[in-house]
Amino acid sequence: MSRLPLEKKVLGENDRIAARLRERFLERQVFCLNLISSPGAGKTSLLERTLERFSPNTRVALLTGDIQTDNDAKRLARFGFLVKQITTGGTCHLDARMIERALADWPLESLDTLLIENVGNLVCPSSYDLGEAAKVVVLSVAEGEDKPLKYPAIFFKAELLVLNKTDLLPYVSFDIKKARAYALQVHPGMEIIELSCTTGAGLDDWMKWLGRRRESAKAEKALAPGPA
Ligand SMILES: Nc1nc2c(ncn2[C@@H]2O[C@H](COP(=O)(O)OP(=O)(O)OP(=O)(O)O)[C@@H](O)[C@H]2O)c(=O)[nH]1
Ligand SMILES: [Mg+2]
Repeated sequence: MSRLPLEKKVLGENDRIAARLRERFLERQVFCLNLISSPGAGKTSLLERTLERFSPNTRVALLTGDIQTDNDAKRLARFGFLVKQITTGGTCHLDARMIERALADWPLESLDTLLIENVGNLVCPSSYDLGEAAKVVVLSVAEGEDKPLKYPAIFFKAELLVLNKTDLLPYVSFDIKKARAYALQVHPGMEIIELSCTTGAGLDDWMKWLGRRRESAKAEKALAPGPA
């Protein structure tokens, strides 16, 4: 089989499983986010800062993907919420089947929110739907402001751009105005939050976005047509 039909088949199968997951998330009122960035942009750091702001009775669970190690799961488990590492063993993205398997022994009805940290990669994860309500792309100011133009797929598909590591702006030549303009060129109307996981600047905006987006996901469920 040539490469194109095989790729189509793999993505078609992934879409079917993702649709099944999305239906389950909607049914059980689980708000699911898929965090994507290049390696080291700060996905785990953003999740750490988020979890420390949640009250202990928040019904949140996390799946974190990496090619090797369970380092990120260990970092996130310190906050006392359900955490599972998905180690792909070489695959450069999470796919819907991995998510389905990881959720098999978790009672979805006991959750409100599922946060997925994808494998560090700005390209492949953008092709794989995981059944999430929204994708969030994290770009750090150490990576260059042209990334939205060079890797447009993920900036087009993500609802929110988190510009992280703003504390480093005095030390790197990153034109934040250009970064914003490039992101908006690829994805007109895209929401953008500037923050620093190190200083905490901008984290309130992120937490407000999270709360707002969760509420709008609930409203989508309320508007969804019921069984005939
Ligand atoms: N200066 C600064 N460093 C940060 C910030 N956020 C994260 N870092 C550092 O950046 C490095 C990578 O952060 P991680 O949170 O592990 O990044 P990641 O995206 O989860 O990385 P992968 O899972 O490997 O893709 C760590 O050393 C963090 O301490 C920030 O806002 N400012
Ligand atoms: Mg990480």
